[in-house]
Amino acid sequence: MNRKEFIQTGSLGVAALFFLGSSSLFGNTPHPGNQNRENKTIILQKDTVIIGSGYGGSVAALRLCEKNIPVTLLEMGLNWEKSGEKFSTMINPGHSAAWLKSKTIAPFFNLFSLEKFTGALDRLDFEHIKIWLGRGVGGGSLVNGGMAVTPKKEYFREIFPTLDTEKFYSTYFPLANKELKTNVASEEFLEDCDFYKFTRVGEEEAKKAGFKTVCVPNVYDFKYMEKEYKNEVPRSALAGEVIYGNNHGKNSLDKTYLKKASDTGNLEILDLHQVNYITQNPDKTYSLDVSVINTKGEEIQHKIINTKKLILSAGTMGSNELLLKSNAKTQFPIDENVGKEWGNNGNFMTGRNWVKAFSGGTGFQQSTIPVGGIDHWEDEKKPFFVEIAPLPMGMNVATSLYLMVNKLKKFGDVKYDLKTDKLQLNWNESHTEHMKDNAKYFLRTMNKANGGTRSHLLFDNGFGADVCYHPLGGIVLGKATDNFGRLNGHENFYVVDGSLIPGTIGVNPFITITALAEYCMEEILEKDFS
Ligand code: FAE
Repeated sequence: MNRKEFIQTGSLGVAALFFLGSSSLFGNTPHPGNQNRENKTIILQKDTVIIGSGYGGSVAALRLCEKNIPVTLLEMGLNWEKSGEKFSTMINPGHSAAWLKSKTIAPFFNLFSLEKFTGALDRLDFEHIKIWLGRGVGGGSLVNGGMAVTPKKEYFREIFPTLDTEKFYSTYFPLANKELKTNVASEEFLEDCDFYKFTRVGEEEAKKAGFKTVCVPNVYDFKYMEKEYKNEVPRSALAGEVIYGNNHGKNSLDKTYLKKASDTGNLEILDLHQVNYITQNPDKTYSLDVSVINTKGEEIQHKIINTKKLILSAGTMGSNELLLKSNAKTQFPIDENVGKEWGNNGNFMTGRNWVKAFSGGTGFQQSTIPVGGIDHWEDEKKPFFVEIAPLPMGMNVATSLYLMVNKLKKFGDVKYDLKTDKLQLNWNESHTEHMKDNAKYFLRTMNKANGGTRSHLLFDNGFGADVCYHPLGGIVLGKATDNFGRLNGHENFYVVDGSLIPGTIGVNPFITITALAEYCMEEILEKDFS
């Protein structure tokens, strides 16, 4: 492939503190997770609160803090840096491997038992789809593959017809890439490095099958990786670290936006603070019911946090849940569009075996950081983008793993069931049928040109229709909110995260989420915080 052919940026106050009995504010309403709450409730007053420390929450925090606005950031996951805990590798999973589960929750080969701990990776299981999420200060940036992909301009325009596309490509996407420290690996390194044989093989086979390959930027520091390769620094990507967190190398949000926000002195981060639901008070302020938990997930303190301004950035699933649940529990007013236009960003996993099996396969060692993609987006009949994904099993598996991103044919929607206290997702095989057709076509074409077979042992006979890393939508910009994330029907309530994107963006989404957050916060700061 021509390595110059990158997917381009542009082209393609604490005021008062009281101690009360827990029943004093909400009568005898039992807490969802703790019917016998004996501990005291703390009531806190804050001016501005953000819920969730992923991409949306981190951008909001920095832009508020640098304007000297004190911010309290509530995050249900752990502050890993502060905790002294280490992230674990994929083949030796430890504390970080799963959010309060007794077994690993990777997309396959979950053979490992775990001690329950507030780990960095979570999985929500619905009937037809499993959704993976990051938990901890930094949200999804702690566990994701770091692929920093700017969407195709025309697709962005199609998805967001009311936004100024040109301004996004001249201002907000470049800003997002700069702040997130997006970079690309050097051609020489990729040609030379044993750990990228899986990418070289993946590209060579794709090209032979007539597909166009592209080099994908990442927020992992490739200069650091080059030093890892030379054994000059501790290894991370080259030591099997990624979905359970990276101890080095990756510019996750705690090292970029959140670090800058903290350096202003205006940011208070409260980790292990899980918001249960939100109430709107008669004076239009908000009260948050919050459980402070320990690393076993047990509530150790109950807080009511009152605030004038609230930014909801709990990620697509978290934000949908909080709005729908609060509406069901406290009659919190929400727009009828909340929960609609949800999608999996066309995620579909598949794999091929016996890839170059007789000439060295995909390599014994693999970097966990993907750098290659297959761009088939312009095809009229079968448009898709494919991430050539690593499979770092510590042995030569001669298997290529692919995460496909497809278009959506129809949206799903999210509801909340008060009786079971659970989210419900209207999403089934009819939503992913055309993605499976695309996967079949892709595998057929690759196998015809190169040999190899579908990886029947992976997923469901080689097809992972239920694997979702990119949940999007439900609180869509311009539908459930105004054109800047202000929740309809509210004056001081903002939604800033992946839920603003209507179900699909055609590539891995965090660059778009960051750019949208920058755009929303610019307006919100100017008009609502002046
Ligand atoms: P997100 O990053 O999910 O942050 C939300 C935060 O809110 C989390 O820290 C939650 O713990 C917290 N939270 C939720 N509910 C509550 C509550 N009730 N109280 C307090 N805190 C709460 O949201 N995307 C890419 O672009 N490139 C990739 O290479 C890539 N790889 C991925 C690999 C994996 C394994 C996974 C799981 C995702 C991947 N993604 C990737 C997706 C990306 O990480 C995701 O779209 C963003 O993290 C979403 O950003 P948000 O700001 O919406």
